[in-house]
Amino acid sequence: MITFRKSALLKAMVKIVGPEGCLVEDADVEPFVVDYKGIYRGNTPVVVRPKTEDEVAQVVQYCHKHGVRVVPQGGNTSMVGGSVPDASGNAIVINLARMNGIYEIDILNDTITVQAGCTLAQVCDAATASGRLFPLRIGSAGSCQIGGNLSTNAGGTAVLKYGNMRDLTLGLEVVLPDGRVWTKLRGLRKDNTGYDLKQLFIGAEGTLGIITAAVLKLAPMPTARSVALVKVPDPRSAIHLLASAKEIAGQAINAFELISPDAMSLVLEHLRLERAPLEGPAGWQILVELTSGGGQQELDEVLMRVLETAQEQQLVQDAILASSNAQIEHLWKIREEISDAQTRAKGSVRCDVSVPISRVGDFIEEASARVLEIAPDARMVIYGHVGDGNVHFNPLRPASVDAKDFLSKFGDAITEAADGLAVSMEGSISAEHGVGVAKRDELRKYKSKVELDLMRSVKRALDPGDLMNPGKMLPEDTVPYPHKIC
Ligand code: FAD
Ligand code: 2HG
Ligand code: ZN
Repeated sequence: MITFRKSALLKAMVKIVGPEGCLVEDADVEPFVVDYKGIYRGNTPVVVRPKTEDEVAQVVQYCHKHGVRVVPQGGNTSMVGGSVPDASGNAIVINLARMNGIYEIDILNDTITVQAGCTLAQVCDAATASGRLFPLRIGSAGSCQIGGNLSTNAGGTAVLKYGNMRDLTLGLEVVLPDGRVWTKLRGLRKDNTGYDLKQLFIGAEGTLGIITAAVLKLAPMPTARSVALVKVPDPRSAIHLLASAKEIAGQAINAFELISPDAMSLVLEHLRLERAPLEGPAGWQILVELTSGGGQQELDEVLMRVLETAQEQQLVQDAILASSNAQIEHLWKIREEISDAQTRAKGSVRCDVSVPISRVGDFIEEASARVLEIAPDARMVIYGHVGDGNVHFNPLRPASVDAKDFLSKFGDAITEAADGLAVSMEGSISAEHGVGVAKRDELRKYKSKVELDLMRSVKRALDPGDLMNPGKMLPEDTVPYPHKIC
């Protein structure tokens, strides 16, 4: 019976997308059923790789008619296991990598219209080639896709100036769970004709439909960029430095990234760098970046003023100002590689929390104290976009302790301590990575019944058959999770 259904499904998929658009062999399917961090493994009868929105619609129509579940997938860089199927083998994966066309760049409207399978790097490059900036900046840019960025409402290191993916989106095209296509590929900044439906699909993690194309905002390309790495006495001082920098540099502040001493030593080991950019004990550090449309020298002077003022206020202990593009890239590489350093080190508890910016210092101090009571030898890998109140609070096993042992012994308690504290400070347990499966059951605890009811109502209205990314985000499903492999 199952064999028959599977063969009918495969036949139908091949008919729609051609044999080259269907992966069925175990070795071919493998990269699409294991998540980026290697934590979740699922099964699927087929990975379907359509080339057009019409093919996506036909595939989804078939699935709707036959009750086949669907996991939409972009670059599979999800940090929360959102992009892989569960262990049942009852869902197909629709991967959008072959839908990577740039439809249009409208310079006068400052927009770019793209297929959802374009990688973020591809869109940034296309914008740059037209003298414009697409300002979403995240470490996975070479692999993650616009559809994934939209579906997770991705953030990253330039949210302070440009906002997250939601703020950068003007129009969408979506294949709905019944296979109909909702097209609103318009580049309008103003349109008050009822519910802003695109907002439903942004951040929906593929649970309400498949995004196939988008109209995104472009920004002027900055002509000057000044970057400094600054040692501060503690995270609280960092937040005072941010406030002072805002007063002096205003809109020029592009990024304001915190790096804890343990995060710095981990990434230096990972990159095999013998020397840290700043001499002496690592201390807490801030990577600050200003950009502007003016001259380089003027911007450097603004950053110098920020640092001098902070020094007078004893908010800064040491600093280096990057003096070349190579130095800027080097400092950013150190920041962006922290995540992969952790993934390779194995045995991190990842808490992607946000709190009001004013409470970042309190959060880090209190959460660290709680974690060190639970696991006294944990390495306190803490970093992130504190300019947005977003802390990657990721305690790591001590080098001598096995990753699995550390996670099974302390994982839940650390998560509860950090997430519970964030929520008690009016914060969120997922600032930018989404819910997926990793955070799904926690929602039950931290969202009100009214909020969960509203979310379920939206899901039921758009996807009554629960076909789209089943088992993800909403805590009411009973579908088995992707099998946890470590
Ligand atoms: P996937 O992982 O494939 O999917 C993510 C979710 O979106 C899944 O639920 C999936 O079902 C859904 N989805 C994907 N495509 C579609 C579509 N076309 N239609 C509907 N649903 C879809 N995130 C940040 O926010 N900020 C960061 O700074 C950041 N840095 C990162 C650094 C590294 C090294 C890595 C590995 C990840 C990082 N991430 C970051 C997380 C991740 O890259 C982002 O969440 C990214 O937006 C996911 O894109 P993706 O194409 O890989 O999506
Ligand atoms: C980053 O800011 C990413 O580097 C990844 O959001 C964070 O790995 C993480 O926890
Ligand atoms: Zn981040």
